[in-house]
Amino acid sequence: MEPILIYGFPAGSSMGLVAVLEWLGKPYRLCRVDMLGEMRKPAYKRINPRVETPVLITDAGDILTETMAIARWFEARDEERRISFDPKSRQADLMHQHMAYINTGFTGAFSPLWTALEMEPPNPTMQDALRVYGRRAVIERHDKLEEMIDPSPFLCGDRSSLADGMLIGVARWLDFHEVADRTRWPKLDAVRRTIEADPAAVYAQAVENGEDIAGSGACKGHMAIGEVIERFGR
Ligand SMILES: N[C@@H](CCC(=O)N[C@@H](CS)C(=O)NCC(=O)O)C(=O)O
Repeated sequence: MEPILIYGFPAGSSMGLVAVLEWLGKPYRLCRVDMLGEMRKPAYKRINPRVETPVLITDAGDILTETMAIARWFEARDEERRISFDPKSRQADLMHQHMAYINTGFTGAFSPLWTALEMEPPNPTMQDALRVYGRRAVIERHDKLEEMIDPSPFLCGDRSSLADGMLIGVARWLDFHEVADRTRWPKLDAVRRTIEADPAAVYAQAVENGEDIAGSGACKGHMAIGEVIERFGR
């Protein structure tokens, strides 16, 4: 069977992994989950007890959670080095360095902003404090990432890689939460512009929007979340 990527909407980080699958070029399927709806129903815990996306159902039908673990699964199958580099190369080291940073401090900096946005029942005092703290953290993490990268259309190497895919799924939250103008970080902005214009990312964004557009052909269709839970859930 083809692996199935369960991606979340709205604005899930998993959108970047859809772009990665397009670059990888091997057959895959998608499963769409509403993070504010279906994901919060008890049955979803059979797929991920931590109630998060992304989740990969591997070609053996096993459940794999956590972005870094899913990225490693893709990398191990990237014999043609379309999304990764020779494992012993400097480029591979840097790619993993960027991926780890994006998946930890960079992504985590947005948590207070999401918490403030989704707080139920509302607590305006706490929400204001979270927003102030979150904005400061997001700006600081952007400053650090800007320092880490060279001026280049890609995060590492001379082509897109897993690191770029992971970046675009998350970096757009800067605009969503209206933290700052993206051009404040010119190197980062240049990478984002390159990747956002890439057909794989355009496809991934359209899929997340629920649009029906043609991609590379590697995606063999969607499966409903209910069916995925029934077939593969624990
Ligand atoms: N450690 C996990 C974190 C994944 C994560 O935070 N996913 C978000 C969406 S991007 C999520 O599912 N949040 C739960 C929610 O929105 O309720 C990973 O790296 O995959």
